[in-house]
Amino acid sequence: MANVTLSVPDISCDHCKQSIEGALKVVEGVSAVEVHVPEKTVDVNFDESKVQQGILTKTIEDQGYTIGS
Ligand SMILES: [Cu+2]
Repeated sequence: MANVTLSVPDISCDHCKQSIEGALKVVEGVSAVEVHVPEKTVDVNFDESKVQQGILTKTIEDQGYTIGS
């Protein structure tokens, strides 16, 4: 199991939290996701044998957000 914290500077409110968490939770291999609105970060626990980090970032981008550095 892997854990990553992604920076998503566009996160601004609870709607962003719901959108991103909802989209990631249904991705195969993702076991937990939590968006921290004040910090503008997304914590994801995932199974590396089932999903790659690129899929996680693409899922967030598909919701209309840009991944920060
Ligand atoms: Cu928002």
